Amino acid sequence: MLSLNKRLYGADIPSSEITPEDVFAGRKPSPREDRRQFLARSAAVAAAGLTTGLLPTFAWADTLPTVPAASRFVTSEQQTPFRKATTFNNFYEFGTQKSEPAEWAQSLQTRPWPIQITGMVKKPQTIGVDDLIRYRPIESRVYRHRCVEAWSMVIPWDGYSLSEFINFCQPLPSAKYVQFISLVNKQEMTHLPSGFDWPYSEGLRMDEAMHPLTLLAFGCYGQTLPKQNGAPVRVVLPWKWGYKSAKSIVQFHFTDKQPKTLWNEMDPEEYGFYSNVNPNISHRWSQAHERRIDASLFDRTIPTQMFNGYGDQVASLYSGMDLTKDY
Ligand SMILES: Nc1nc2c(c(=O)[nH]1)N[C@H]1C(S)=C(S)[C@@H](COP(=O)(O)O)O[C@H]1N2
Ligand SMILES: [Mo]
Repeated sequence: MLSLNKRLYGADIPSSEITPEDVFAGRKPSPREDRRQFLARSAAVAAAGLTTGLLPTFAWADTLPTVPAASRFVTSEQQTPFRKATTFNNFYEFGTQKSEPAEWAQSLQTRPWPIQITGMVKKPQTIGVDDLIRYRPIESRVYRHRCVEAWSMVIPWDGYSLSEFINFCQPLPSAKYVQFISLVNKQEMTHLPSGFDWPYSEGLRMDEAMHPLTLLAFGCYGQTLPKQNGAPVRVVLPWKWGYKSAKSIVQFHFTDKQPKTLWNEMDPEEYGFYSNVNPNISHRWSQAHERRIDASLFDRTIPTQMFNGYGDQVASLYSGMDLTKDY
């Protein structure tokens, strides 16, 4: 664990081992090129004893335009320490124990990272993640994160509204939903557990996806996303159970039908499509309270709020729906 932390937090990585971020110019590499790059990068990773790619990366403000976030996107609650948020993770592709992704996700290769835009859009296309990152200025938003397992965190994310990207995608009027599909790759996911219908997928109704609170995140704590947190790009839906916030996305698919989501398909009774945080609907355990990871012992257990406290911003999306049935 000690050496892992050293690697993670980088104190003694010589700069010669730090590879600059690949610049992927937004074109889809040919399968051969892709494979060649993959092999080259794999060799580099092996040679560096897995330190390459663990880099504590650049601070956004040094390299990219940033803008301040609106105050409704920032909570002043005590933030979860970086160390906790990056060593206590759910990223099942890299192990189902909380401590595993911090170690096993380091084999994830985040460049090149082509992203497919498919389905009901004016023009299906593939773009590179660096083009996406540079598309709009980066904001730092501080959101509560409530996992269905009844723990919560407060995390500063770096990104911009998903609506900006969706406008870029030009969905057709017939598109009613967007599906997020995460990477699945057995070469990099050497601990990929069986019994799950990979790839991980999630989805939103289009009005939820276009809501200004819905974030497309490339970083957290002012730096590029650590791999275990879903590098190089994920979504963040602070009013929904944490599993809606899909990590390491490789495809955005626009459709007129409610898309498949991994957890909903696994157990539709327990994990509804909407999955809004709701203290009144129990799972196999009560959802009335949550444990704020790393808060002081005295205020660790706090009441869970409807929509995770974002009701004033999002409740109107669900007017007319019976949330006890359509959960
Ligand atoms: N691809 C993928 N995305 C995922 C998950 C996962 O296992 N795979 N876990 C989800 C769950 S249950 C939670 S609580 C959050 C955790 O995000 P964090 O580790 O950055 O806190 O990611 C979500 N996104
Ligand atoms: Mo979760």
